[in-house]
Amino acid sequence: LSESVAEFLYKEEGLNKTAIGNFLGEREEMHLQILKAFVGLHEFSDLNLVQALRQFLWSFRLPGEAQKIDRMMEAFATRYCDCNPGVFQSTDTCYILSFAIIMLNTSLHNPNVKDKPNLQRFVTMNRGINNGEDLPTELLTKLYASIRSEPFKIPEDDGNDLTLTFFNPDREGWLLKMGGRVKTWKRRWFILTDSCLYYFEYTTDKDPIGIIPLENLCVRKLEDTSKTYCLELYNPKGQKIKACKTENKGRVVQGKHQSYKLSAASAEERDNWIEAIRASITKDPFYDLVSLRKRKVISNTSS
Ligand code: 4IP
Repeated sequence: LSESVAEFLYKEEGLNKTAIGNFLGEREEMHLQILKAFVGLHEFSDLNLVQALRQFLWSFRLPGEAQKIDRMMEAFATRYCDCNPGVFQSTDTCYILSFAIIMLNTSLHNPNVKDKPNLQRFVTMNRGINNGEDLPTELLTKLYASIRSEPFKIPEDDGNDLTLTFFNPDREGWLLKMGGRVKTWKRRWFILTDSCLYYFEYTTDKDPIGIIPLENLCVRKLEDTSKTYCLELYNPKGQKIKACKTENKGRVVQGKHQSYKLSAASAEERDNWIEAIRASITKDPFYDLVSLRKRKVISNTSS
């Protein structure tokens, strides 16, 4: 039965690929069997990992839920290793490298990501993942070049493309910021990175005036009478926001904001900031999945 359901999902034209992804990602035994059969219909022999991923990611839409993604990528890695014995020392290696490739795809092709990793960085990122050993540079070079020349093609849908978002919501630009005690608008250069919002007086400043950790905060659109295209960072528990700032005399003090009101230059910029901040607040669902296995395969050296 699993085989015929899998075959139907794989071959039938015109099915909704989001629905396929959600269905295949379910936890029940029956779904796991179907997932296995579905992945088994893919022929990965003699394909490199990027070619195999291209085929796989085209056959359904990766669901948004971390546990589902985990199960599907696990099934993918197992199948890839079965088709290509000897390429990786373990399924975990294949799994980790697959995520590294999806992340590379995001960094290289999402225009919001300014910092594009070069080949060297990609190689360094994947040190030791082959059970403590490095993968051949030649292989990593080939995979890198393939992604750089052509992004993953993902089935069209109304939702957003997981291979282009979630990983790196970094963003920078000018925003107006309302003062905490004195309610004046100041033009500040904002940088969003590592789930923190930094603001500076000039783009070239080395030290920020203020740092706002985004953990536990929310962001929303704000209709403000004094400025257009506003957004607001607030604490859903209503408490004062934990942040720090540098005073004129260089002393670092706690921020005094109940909420941060910001104003962008256009509706589009406001929406992009909101989206990027939201992505940054939402914990990267892949981070835990991958880091666990990474620790495991890297520590395999000593065993
Ligand atoms: C200041 O108003 C500025 O808006 C500060 O912004 C702001 O600090 C102050 O809030 C506010 O009183 P004036 O310059 O008109 O006095 P910036 O530091 O960007 O110059 P924040 O905390 O927003 O950085 P308080 O609450 O910190 O005083």
